[in-house]
Amino acid sequence: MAKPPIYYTTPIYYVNDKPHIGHAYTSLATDVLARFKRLDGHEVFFLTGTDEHGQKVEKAAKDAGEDPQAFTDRVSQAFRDLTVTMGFSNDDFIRTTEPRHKAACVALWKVLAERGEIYLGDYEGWYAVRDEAFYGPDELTERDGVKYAPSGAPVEWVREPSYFFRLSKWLPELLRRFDLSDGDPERIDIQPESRRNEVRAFVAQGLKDFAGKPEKLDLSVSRTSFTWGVKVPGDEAHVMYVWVDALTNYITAAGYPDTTNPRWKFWPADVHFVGKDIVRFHTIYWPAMLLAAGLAPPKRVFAHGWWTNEGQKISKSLGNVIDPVSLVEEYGLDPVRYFLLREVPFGQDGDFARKALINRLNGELADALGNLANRTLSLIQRNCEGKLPAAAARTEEDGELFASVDALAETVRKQLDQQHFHIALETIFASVREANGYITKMAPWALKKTDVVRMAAVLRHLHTALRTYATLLQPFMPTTMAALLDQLAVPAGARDIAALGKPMADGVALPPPTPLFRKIELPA
Ligand code: ME8
Repeated sequence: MAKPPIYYTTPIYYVNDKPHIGHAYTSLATDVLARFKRLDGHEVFFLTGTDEHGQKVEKAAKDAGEDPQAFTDRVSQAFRDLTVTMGFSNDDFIRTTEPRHKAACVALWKVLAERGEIYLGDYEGWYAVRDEAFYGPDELTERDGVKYAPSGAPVEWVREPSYFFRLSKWLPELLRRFDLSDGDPERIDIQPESRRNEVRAFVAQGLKDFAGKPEKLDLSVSRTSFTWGVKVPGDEAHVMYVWVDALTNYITAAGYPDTTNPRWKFWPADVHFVGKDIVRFHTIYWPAMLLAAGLAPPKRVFAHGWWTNEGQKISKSLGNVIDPVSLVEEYGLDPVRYFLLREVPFGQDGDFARKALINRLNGELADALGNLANRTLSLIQRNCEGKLPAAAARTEEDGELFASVDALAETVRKQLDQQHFHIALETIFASVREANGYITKMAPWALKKTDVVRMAAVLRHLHTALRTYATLLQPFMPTTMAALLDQLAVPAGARDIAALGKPMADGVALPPPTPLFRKIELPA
């Protein structure tokens, strides 16, 4: 039976500045899952892109002395370059200044307006340009006469005519969907659980606070005080609120409003990957807009945590922004990809410490996995004429190793279905450690003198274990694992997960092994 198509998205990134570690991180997690699902036989659509409208980008262009379109053309290129530097396998890269996107925004707006979900009014309240978000007075703090949002962004008073979206009307339906059980097709699943509870409580509290005046919960969805945005159809003095424009990207790329587009089969998205700061937009505004337009909401929104740099909050003013490009130059792409997903449970905050990266690179990648491969493959070169030893029956001791190896694909699949990247890596590397224990205990180098038949069997078992690790680690470390699969002589057509069930042909020639990872000295 054909496996269902899968749609994963990253946030689309503001082009007010160059890419940093946070951008690389969200997209990396999405990339790993997309690659895994392709290896597992699914048709996957993986979308990323740039968010190019709004006051924040308009201001950045002005500060740079550039026309906004020229500015966004230039900065968005840096984000496209990042997808290459980081080895991302995205199927599309959307820019909100593209005609296809403006058309989708206009179409969605018209549907909402026709259905009576949008009305004209006046907006009065606090707005933070840095967050492109509205805040209630009770959320603010004041320092030296300036008011600040909880994010630390300064707010300004905005008063202008505005269209409103009837958000209030959809909130009870959102709560219902948040509470549906796992597997219910109508469920909107917010992960991790702590975020779900937060969003749920926020919506429930709002409904309680404004029970008499639900329209207070409606969302201002247009602005008249600047022009860098998608014009509201029929009322060109207004541009759409940048979040309405931005969120729509997820359906633009799936072909909206042309639901006969072959890509429409991917909607609704299986997972929107986002940072914890933009959960509300994705779990409240976006699903409500979709439901109001008669479209299906996303199945899951997964919010990851934030990185600090050597224990410090990352900020431009502190000058400690981590540049993913220089990181990759310094440590190599695959170790960086591995570290980011191994170090911190996905969903929690974490600290980027170079020492921790070097320790994992040296200990887990070079010593545990690299040495296991090198020892096994060198022994096959030297003692088996460089040919894959014949498949052999398993002894009880072999069975202990294979208890973990045979179950690995299924275990990792389940873990990745929950976006538990660090647990998946932990599980694979626990098995790698077992295989290291196995090779030490079996000592095939000694068996050479006492029992060459058993020596060959042990090496074949190790080859099978290595093939399993390399196959399952491909999504995390595509280049290095391709090199390992080459060294293991696994044919190009037999590198997917289903192929793990089919043993390799006996006697295949293996190329001489070369080290997979370069160790790095810890700075004093
Ligand atoms: O929010 N650690 O774009 P953006 C981890 N355009 N992640 C971090 C981080 C850190 N220190 N700093 C930022 C936007 N991020 C909107 C999205 S989607 C329809 C529109 C993450 O460029 C942050 O959590 O400001 C967010 O997910 C992402 O970087 C993009 O932020």
